[in-house]
Amino acid sequence: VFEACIFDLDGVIVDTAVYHFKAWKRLANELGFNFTEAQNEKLKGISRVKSLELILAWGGMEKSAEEQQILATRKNEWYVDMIHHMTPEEILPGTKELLDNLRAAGIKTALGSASKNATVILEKVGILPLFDALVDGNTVSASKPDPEVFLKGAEALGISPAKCIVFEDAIAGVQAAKAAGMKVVGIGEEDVLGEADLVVSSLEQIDLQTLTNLYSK
Ligand code: B16
Ligand code: MG
Repeated sequence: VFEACIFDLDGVIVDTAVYHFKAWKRLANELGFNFTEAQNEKLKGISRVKSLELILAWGGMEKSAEEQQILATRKNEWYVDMIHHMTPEEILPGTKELLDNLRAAGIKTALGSASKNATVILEKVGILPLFDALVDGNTVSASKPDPEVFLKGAEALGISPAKCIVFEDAIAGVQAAKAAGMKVVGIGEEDVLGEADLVVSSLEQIDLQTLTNLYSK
């Protein structure tokens, strides 16, 4: 059977995309252009620096590497202020139950996120102790769809990649999990995440039996 589950953060465990949106919008507006929710969608799973590059391109603006650093830091300060107010009510439905059930069944859990703020978010929503390993934007050099984040997760848990199941909401993340040789559950729409082994709309639809069936497919 499978021995570990690796979870993406934004879009799977919590919806931090709303806070990213507010902070990026504020930055774009200060720079004199607009930033839409549709554009924000395209930034899911994308690192902070890459997100800024895309936003500047959408706004038709060029900035030096040093200026980009300053802008990314400013956005992050606003974002960090917001996530410091997060509460356990913000955990997406089914997450806590699934993590508890996995632990009770002796299945290891890891986080596999592009965010450099993952630890504080898990702390604020009160589920940090339910993870056996954390791999995030501070540990990883290649972004999804590169499999590095998930391979490092498996390694940190001491479990072979073939025995891991990944939960992801972004197509780049689904591809990263496949490239790591893992089974992957997509959280979202079938037409977007069709490459996943199973697509559901939320972790509420997942129990141990679903995962056992998926793993033996
Ligand atoms: P930070 P995930 C990703 O989280 C977000 O989806 C993405 O929008 C964000 O830019 C990225 O984290 C980096 O976040 O600025 O906090 O380092 O989906 O990989 O958990
Ligand atoms: Mg995500």
